Amino acid sequence: MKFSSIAVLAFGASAQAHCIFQQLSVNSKSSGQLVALRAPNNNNPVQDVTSNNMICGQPGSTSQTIVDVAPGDKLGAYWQHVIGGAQFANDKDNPIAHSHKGPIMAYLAKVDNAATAALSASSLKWFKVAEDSFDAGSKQWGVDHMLSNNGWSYFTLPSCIAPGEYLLRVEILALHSAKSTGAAQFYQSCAQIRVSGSGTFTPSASQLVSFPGAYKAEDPGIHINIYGATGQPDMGGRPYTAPGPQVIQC
Ligand SMILES: [Cu+2]
Repeated sequence: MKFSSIAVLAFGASAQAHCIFQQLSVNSKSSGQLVALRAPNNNNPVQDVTSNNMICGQPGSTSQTIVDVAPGDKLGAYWQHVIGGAQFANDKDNPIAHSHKGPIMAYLAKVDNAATAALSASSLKWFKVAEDSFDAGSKQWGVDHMLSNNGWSYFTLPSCIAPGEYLLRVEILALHSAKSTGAAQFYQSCAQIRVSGSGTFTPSASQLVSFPGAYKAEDPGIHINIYGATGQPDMGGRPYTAPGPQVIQC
């Protein structure tokens, strides 16, 4: 009886231990809380890969700001447990519960106006510009790197990205429960950016995907048991391949 009530409490706590991408940084300078972001206003994950919320999360905040970036800039996504930061003092699940292992991925979609572009599967075509997946040597996931960076996940905007406005979709895929179909947890927001410079990259058809559509519930990177024989989230020594297309190369 006692054991089961503790188990229920622990499960209840972990079910809330989610996170939200809520600040963008450019070369380590934050643009500000929710500035230029389309972020969900609660931290519940998306679990239905066919949902429109796979684009930028559940409808939440909007912004008129578009952040100027240049190819080669170091971009950062700041993740916190709830909007504004920790849920309460000494929140050990901030920025995210440590159980929530998985990759972090970044996609771009070219748009005419990043502040007003509609979030639709038919109009937005995404290509993957970065991925921090799983390193079998160190047994570290993208989420582990974000935790060691106090909530920031970083990547470099590829040097060939063509000028113009884009939505930048950054996603955590938490795989702690993913051995059950439909139990992988997707956390994503979008940032509105304007790329300068003279890059000439044009994605090929095979590099472009839609959300929803890019992922299937049974994709091997989504319906997966990440635990090895010792119960650690180490893939049991196997490699891990994140879902979606390959990261573009300049
Ligand atoms: Cu969660």
